[in-house]
Amino acid sequence: MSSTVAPFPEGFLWGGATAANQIEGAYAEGGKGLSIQDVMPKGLMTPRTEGPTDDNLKQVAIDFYHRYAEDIALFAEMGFKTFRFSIAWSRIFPLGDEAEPNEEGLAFYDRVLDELEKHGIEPLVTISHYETPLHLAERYDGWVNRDLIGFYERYVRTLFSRYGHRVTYWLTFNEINSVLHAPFMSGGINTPKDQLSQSDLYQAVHHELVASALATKIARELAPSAQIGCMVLAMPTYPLTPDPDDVMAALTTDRSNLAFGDIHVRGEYPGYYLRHLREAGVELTITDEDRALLKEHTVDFVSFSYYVSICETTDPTKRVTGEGNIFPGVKNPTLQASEWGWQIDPVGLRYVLNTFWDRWQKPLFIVENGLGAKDQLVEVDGQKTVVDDYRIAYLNDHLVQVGEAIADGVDVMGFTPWGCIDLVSASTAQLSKRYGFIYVDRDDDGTGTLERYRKKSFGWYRDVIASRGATL
Ligand code: BGP
Repeated sequence: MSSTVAPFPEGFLWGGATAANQIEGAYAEGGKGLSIQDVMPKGLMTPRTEGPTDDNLKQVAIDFYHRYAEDIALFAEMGFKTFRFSIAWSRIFPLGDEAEPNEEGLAFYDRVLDELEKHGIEPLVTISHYETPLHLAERYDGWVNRDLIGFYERYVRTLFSRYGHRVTYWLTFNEINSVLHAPFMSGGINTPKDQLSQSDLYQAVHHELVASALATKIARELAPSAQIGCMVLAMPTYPLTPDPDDVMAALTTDRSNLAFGDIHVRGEYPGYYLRHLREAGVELTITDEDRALLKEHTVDFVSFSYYVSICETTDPTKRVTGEGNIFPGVKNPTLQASEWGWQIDPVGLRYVLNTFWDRWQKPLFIVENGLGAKDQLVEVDGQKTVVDDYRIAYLNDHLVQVGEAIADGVDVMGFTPWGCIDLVSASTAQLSKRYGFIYVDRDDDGTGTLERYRKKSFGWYRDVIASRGATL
């Protein structure tokens, strides 16, 4: 493998990404309340359970809650400059609507930040990553209810007051556009999807957008050096054919995702989005104060996850439903797919970086990308490892395209591949869909020692970081 990409910029934030509910475990320790993830034992496609059940792998996950020091040391060994993790809202406010935070929860993240500081790793914190406190879902119907803005505000004030002096990079909501597709997981909306009106759904999105702007406002007050980013699921949409109707259909689908960046960067709803709402019969309550918040508190940077591209066509027989948390679309006949049907498109990443940069002229941060695969633990030279050449190839190809985008003049802040250590998958709720450079010995039935092992990709990524991409 060799490439012609120039060295990545000095200060490029190389690292890895995770989320609390997928790594921490300790679901009922340290005063933590239940989150919606504690009633999602089988993942995204299966209805929630009444209460927590023992078959939920997230109850222990990979036990990061107790092993964070060991894990962060491994990240440091790879040369990470940054580590993306989320704060579990229900560790800080167990119910979500109480007046005072839970000190034990706050102290846990102090310890995580201490450890990162020790290794010179910059924290990248997601404030809300698919883990709304369950009480807010059950009592208020999640983000459908305007009260959630106030609860989120209290949570955010607590975080900025406590950690604002030591955390620069913050993301307000993970994949904020996904609430339209996964209302319970992404928005804590307890009403079943088939009974949820479009007006309630878009109202929930609106509340999250206002809360996101409010977080930026509070950061300016309490943590002036903080950099606030929105986080969207990026999924470029190509026309399936050159038929102009397909080209227009692709633009329309693309805009259903781009709207979220537009609102965060430009501070107002774009005309095409308002038209879509009108035609869908959606009536939103938007106050003057909401409008002012959106307009005055736009983001410093745009972050996104990138896994797949899709196609669009006006021919309805071509539509397929994606597996997992990837939105439905039309398959691209030119691309291969992962074992879960996620189509692999490295050039799409360069395309996204260029279109986002042309559109917003804001620094861009790739905070998720990677290949979920079934790994085989083997012994090489007396060491347990995984020979994950497929993962190396995937990430190598994507990083080459990031290098191309940088050469195109795009301002790219960093790259944090998803699940840098194996974790519980969001869509399947299993461990066998692995993304990591580090293998965690735990299986889908919950058995395993929880020991960590360096995969082949561990050394590959360490070399990429050390050489600033020269080994790609
Ligand atoms: C993103 C989520 C992550 C992560 C990733 C991979 O949408 O932000 O939480 O889970 O997808 O998805 P999965 O775990 O389903 O493979």
